[in-house]
Amino acid sequence: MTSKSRGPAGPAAGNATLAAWVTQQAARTKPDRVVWCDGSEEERRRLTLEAIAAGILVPLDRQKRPGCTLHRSHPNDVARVEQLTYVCTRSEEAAGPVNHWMAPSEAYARLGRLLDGGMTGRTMYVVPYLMGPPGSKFSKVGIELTDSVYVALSMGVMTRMGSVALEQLGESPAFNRGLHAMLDGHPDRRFICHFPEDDTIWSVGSNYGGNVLLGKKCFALRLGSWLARAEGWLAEHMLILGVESPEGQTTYLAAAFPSACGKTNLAMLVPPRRFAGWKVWTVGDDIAWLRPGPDGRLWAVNPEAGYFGVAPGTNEETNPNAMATIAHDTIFTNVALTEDGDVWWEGMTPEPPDRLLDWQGRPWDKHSGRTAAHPNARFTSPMKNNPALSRRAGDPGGVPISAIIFGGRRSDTVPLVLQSFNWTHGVFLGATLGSETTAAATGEVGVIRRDPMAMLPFCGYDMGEYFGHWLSMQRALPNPPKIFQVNWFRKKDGRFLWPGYGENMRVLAWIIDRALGRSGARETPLGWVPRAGDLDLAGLDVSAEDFEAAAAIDLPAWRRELASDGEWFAKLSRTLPRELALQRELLLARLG
Ligand code: SAT
Ligand code: MN
Repeated sequence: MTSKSRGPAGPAAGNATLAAWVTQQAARTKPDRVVWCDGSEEERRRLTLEAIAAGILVPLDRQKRPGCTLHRSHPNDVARVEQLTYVCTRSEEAAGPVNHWMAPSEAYARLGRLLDGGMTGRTMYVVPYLMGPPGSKFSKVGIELTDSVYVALSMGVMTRMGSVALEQLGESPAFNRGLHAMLDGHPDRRFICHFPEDDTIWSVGSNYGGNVLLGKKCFALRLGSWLARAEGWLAEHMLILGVESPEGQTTYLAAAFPSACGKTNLAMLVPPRRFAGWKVWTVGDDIAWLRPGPDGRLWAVNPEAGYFGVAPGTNEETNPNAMATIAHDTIFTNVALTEDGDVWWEGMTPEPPDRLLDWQGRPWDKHSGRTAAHPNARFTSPMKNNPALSRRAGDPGGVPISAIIFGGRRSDTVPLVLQSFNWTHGVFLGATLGSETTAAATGEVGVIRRDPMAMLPFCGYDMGEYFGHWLSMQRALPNPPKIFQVNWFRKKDGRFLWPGYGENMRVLAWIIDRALGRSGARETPLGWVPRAGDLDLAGLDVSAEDFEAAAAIDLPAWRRELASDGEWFAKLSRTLPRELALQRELLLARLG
């Protein structure tokens, strides 16, 4: 094993723990070279050229997509794999009944055998990264060792990567230890293992985003939620946005939705004409780290620095800010390639180009009978490209959150918007969130499952205890955000009742009015809903009948829903907080 000039310890010489750990992992995986990433522009250019030369990235047309490349992942490696994702705690109970669990000794041994010499003939990139703004008390440092140049480049987009992270770390031993090796990519040798008791993540056998960009779901959510419980904060699968009124007052909201349910679109929303003078600013599109502030409010930062967004369906109508964001300096994954070196995906334009190479590089036209882009095709773009980026996206103090929104993809039952009666009821709404599965994870699409707080695949410990932690946060928040539930996806006769996208601004406006105590509401047995006239529907192309159906509270459907909540809670019975079981009974009693 050789390294670029300095030995595997590289620039970590000042941090003995880091130097020793990198040396040890290099001895385990035996790469030919160890390269420390500094996060510089020069490095990004050099690694991109190396990846192009190796056929790992395809350069796109320099005029049409300056600074952009395309990556095609292996067809068996295109989404998160929940069944191969493990929480490895000493006791199985700590991981809880809905996580996959493996004993740490077994996981270290099994993966250790695969990692022994697993980087032979390859380069190990040492990727130091910072989750959160530099100098912020919210922020945490991770080091990812990876033999994928695609991962090193993507981490440079998604996080504050390189020297900035080493500077923040200094001599501290407190960094997340991430190790990623692609191995031969065979699904039989694919495991994503989290060791929260050791602040360690080992990921092998994949090269797909959510499995391998370890700062994202693995560190910021699974280990993040573990740290957050211990330290009294929340690590959540939430976008953060600011809504600025024509008077210049900005209100910040955080919203949890399962993967591929429109978080990026909502975070970049462009208000409809009716809301001239209003502006939505993006703070984050996927993850929020939230802490009680000295003022008793809940404050949030986006720990990431880029977007790993779903490409299909993104276009100038649905998300013009995303289209501007991905116009340059973006890595596309599993999209189609046009003849003139640009990208395409389903929904980008009404008609596909005549001829394409599909996401697997095969010739495609509209008679091919398959999609040109993979349904979970992604773009990886720096947040600084976003024309709607909030001035406070990098504020070390975060932004104060006035409302929390929980949303799922539900074709029935759940109304357009509902406000909880109080914090406990709001936690109940989050804890019972249901959603139809999407292409973001392998498995059947369109099946309803409970996805509490949109964290089912991402909570690093027992779900009942997680709910207990949420409930306990109220004591630290004399001035808590108001909690809402929304559903943009209700259907009648197979068609969506609500247009979504920019029109969601109408719902956000009501949520803000309620959060700031400016608007009334109607009480139902299930929560507060807008009164007739509370939602501004002027200029909206939706019939009164459809709007009513989208907003309706269907009591028989809710009785079924609460019965299914009962089954869900039974699964968590060992640690389910009594308050939530009682909430359910109270709602059932109200329904009569
Ligand atoms: O693939 S990721 O997990 O990063 C995206 C998502 O599923 O939310
Ligand atoms: Mn996500």
